[in-house]
Amino acid sequence: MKKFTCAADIGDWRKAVKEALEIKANRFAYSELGRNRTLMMIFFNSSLRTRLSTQKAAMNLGMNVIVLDVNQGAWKLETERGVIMDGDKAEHLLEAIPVMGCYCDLIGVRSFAGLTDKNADYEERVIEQFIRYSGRPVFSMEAATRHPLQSFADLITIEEFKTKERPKVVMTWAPHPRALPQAVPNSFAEWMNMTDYDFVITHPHGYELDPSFTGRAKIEYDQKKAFEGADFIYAKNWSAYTDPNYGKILSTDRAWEVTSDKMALTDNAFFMHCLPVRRNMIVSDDVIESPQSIVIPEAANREISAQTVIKRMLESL
Ligand code: AN0
Ligand code: CP
Repeated sequence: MKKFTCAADIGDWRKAVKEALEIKANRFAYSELGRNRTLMMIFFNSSLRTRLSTQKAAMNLGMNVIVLDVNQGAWKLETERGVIMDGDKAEHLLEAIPVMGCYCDLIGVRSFAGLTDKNADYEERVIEQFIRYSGRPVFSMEAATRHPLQSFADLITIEEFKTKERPKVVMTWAPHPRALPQAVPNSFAEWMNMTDYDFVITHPHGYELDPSFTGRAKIEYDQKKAFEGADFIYAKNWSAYTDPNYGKILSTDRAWEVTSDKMALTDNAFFMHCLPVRRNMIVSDDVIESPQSIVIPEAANREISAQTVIKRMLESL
């Protein structure tokens, strides 16, 4: 595997989940594979899970790991070509990327959408430059439009917890005080669309996602109707995608919060969220603390999705 930025990069999803579950059962089986290899993790944005789980995954494979928080201690980076660099940015990404590539074998990048320029975000300018100029295999640790390590972990989690061959999976928008990217919901939809699950998305009017991600999903504007008979509720906030509201908050209506009375409409569904989650905005305390909440096993599977991807990349070096 030379890059991992989207669902297609994983290939056959059933094979990938099988490999992931084998790794989970014996996570030190390949501890020689990464000996004398270095992973460089580059963060343009904050992280708790991705940082810890990806580093742990690399260590399970015997790798050395370097972590760089670009905005803390490194030179401020210019990302656009043609800019006269007379401002506060001391270095250009076009030098920084190949330099970073000199010191490692694999690169993981986290770079969120700016949410002001839709084209720049949807062209994935930052991670695409890493792929082009680093000379190393690159994987996404959440880029502008996708979060594939999260979606892979979500898929592994659903496969572990499902009690029906074709579960009903419902992704619901929920309120949040800050504008968030569409990366997590886009990516979750892209991965769910690879499966044969019954997949439903529910959100207020105006929060339609890019149809190239939502694909075959059923869009249901009535949240309660969407929840009926669900086996998994996947909550997430996102900002508007459609013009002229790209990147904007259109609603903070707490009527969309996931609460126990709505969970009662489901078929005893499991509750999922990628975390970090704002309690009593996105989900009530009692739902996230209930036995049906699987947010912690979901987060634990981030180590497994990362290890599967890094293992495949090491095997292709
Ligand atoms: C980020 C997002 O919504 O993309 C990261 C989620 C994994 N969330 C926040 O910034 C709160
Ligand atoms: N779910 C997730 O990616 O969390 P972090 O932002 O903490 O890495």
